[in-house]
Amino acid sequence: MSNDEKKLSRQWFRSAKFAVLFHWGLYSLAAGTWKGKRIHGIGEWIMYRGRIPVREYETLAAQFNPVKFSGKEWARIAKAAGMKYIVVTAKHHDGFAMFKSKASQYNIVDATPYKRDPLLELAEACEKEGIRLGFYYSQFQDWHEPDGAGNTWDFPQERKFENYFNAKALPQVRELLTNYGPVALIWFDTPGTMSREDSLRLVQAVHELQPDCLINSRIGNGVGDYDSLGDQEIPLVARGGLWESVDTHNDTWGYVEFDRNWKSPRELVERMVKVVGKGGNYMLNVGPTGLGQIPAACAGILREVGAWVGRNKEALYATDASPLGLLPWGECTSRSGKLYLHVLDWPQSERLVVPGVTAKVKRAVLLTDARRRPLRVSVGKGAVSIRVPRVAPDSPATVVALDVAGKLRGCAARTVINCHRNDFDPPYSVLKNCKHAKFSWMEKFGDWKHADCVAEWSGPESKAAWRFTALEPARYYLELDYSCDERSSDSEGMLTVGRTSLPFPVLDTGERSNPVPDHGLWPLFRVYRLGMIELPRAGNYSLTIGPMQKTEGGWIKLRRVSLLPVNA
Ligand code: FHN
Repeated sequence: MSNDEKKLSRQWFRSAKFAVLFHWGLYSLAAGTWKGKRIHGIGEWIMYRGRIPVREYETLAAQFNPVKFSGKEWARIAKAAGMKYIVVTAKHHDGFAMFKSKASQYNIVDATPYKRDPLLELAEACEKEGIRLGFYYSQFQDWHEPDGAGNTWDFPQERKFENYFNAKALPQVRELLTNYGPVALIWFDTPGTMSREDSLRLVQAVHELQPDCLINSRIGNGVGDYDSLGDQEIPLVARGGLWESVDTHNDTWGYVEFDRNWKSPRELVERMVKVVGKGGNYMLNVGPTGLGQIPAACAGILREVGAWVGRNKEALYATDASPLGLLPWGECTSRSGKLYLHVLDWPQSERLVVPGVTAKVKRAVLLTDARRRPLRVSVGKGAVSIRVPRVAPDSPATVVALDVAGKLRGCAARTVINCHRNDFDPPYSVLKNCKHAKFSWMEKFGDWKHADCVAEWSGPESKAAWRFTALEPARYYLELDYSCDERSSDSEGMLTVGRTSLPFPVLDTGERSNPVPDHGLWPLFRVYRLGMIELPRAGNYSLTIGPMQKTEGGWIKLRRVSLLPVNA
C-alpha cells in the first residue's frame, strides 16, 4: 500500500471520534459472582481472580443462552449515541470464542444452547446502520488452553506458546477476517511477552486478508497502526498521530450485576470532548448482560449523550485538536477556519473569555441557534470576549463556533479568568530539580486510575512553576491536590504567587503500597485549601511551589494547583 493509500484508508478512523467497545462473553453470565461469592473488580477476570478451574468455568457455556441479544438493537443504540464504530470481544482472556470457529470447539455455536453466531448478526446490523465493525481478540492470554498465557492454576507446567498460537490464535484471527465482511479494525490486548515475530505474523495475517483493516498498538512490539492509551486514560495534553482513549461506563468491562457506578451524561460528554480536543477518538465500553441486553441504565445515559452529540456533531466529527492549550471552562476542537468552544462551566457574567486566540475572529455563533445569529465579539489584551446568554443554552456543554482567519498558535502561558476555576496541571509546568511522573494504580481490581504529577523533589532547590496572565484584579482561594506518605508528613512547602508567599505544612494523605501484588504504589490524593491570595492588577504572574527543607522519599506527588475565584 502506498503512503497516500494508507492515509486514505485511515481517514475514517481520524474522523470517527466516538466509538463503543462491547465486552461480552461467558463472564457476563457470571456477572461478578461465583458460587454465591461476589468477586469485586473487573467482571471478565472472574475466572482468573477466582482461580476457577477450566472444567468448572466451562459449565457456564452449557448455560449461556443470550436469547435477548439483538445485533440490530446494539447497532441502533450505538448509532443513536453517535458512535461511528463498534468493537466487540470476539475472544477475551477466558478463551471462549463468541463466534463459530473451526479452530476451537469452545465457541458459542458449538458449546452453548444458543447455537447461533451473534457476530454474524452484529456484522449485518452494522452494515445496515453504516457503522464500522471491529473485533477484540486476546492474542496472548488464553486461560482455557494449556499453552496459552495466564492460567497457572490448571496449567502450572512450562508451556509451548507456539502450539496455542498456531493452532488457535492465528486461525481464529483469520476466521474473523474471512467470515464477517469488511473488518474495520482488530483490537488486540495484553501482548505480554509475545515476540516481535509473533506480533508480525498476526499483522501479516490481518493485512493479507483485509489490507485496510487497522490494528491497535496492543498487538505489542510497536507494530500496530494506531495507539490505544491505557485503560480509562484521558490525556492532559494534545497528542499527534492516530490514537484512541478507551474508557468504560462504570468500573468494569464485562457485565457485573452489582457495579452501578455509571458515569453520568455530563461526565461522558466531558471525557469525550477532552479526548477529541486532544486529537483522539473516545471509545466507551459497555458490558451487556448474559442474556445479551445492554443494561437499561447504561442505554438511557447513552441516549442522552447521543442527543447532545446530535446537536453538536459539527464540533466533533472530523475535527482536529485544540490549538489553544488549557481552557478553564472546557475544551476546544478545530478545523480549517473554525474553532469550536465546548463550554462545560458556563460563565455567569454573560461573557465568555477565550484566551490564546491569535487569529482574527470573524463571527461567533451558538451551535444550538438554528438561525445562527452572530454573538457580539470584542478583542482585548490576550483574550477574545464573547457576549453570551445568561443561562447556558445547551447541556451538558454549549458549543460556541468561531469563524477565524489567520494562523492559530498555541498559547503556552496559562490565563486566569476570574469567574472560573483555574487548574494548573503538571504537564504545563516548568521544573527544576523535580520530575514529571505518571502514576497508574487500581483500587478494586482492573479499575485503572491515572495521575500526571510533579514528583521526586529533593529539597529547597526543587521548584515547579507556571506562568499565567490575570485579566483583571481578583481574589482567589488556593488549593493543592497531592498524595504523600508518612515520610514527608510534617515537612513544609512554600507556594508563591506574585509577591505573596504562603508556607504550608505537608500532611500524610495515607499513601501506601498497593495491596494488589505487583501493582506498586497506591497514591491517595487529597485537596487542601491553603488560603486566599489577591492578584492586585491585570497582568503576568508566576506561581511557584516547592519544599522548604531537604526531603525524604521524593516529597509529595502534586497532581494540581487550583485558583478558585472567591466571588464566583
Ligand atoms: O485485561 C484486559 C481487561 O480485561 C479489559 O479487556 C481491558 C480493556 O482495555 N484490557 C485489558 C487490560 O488492559
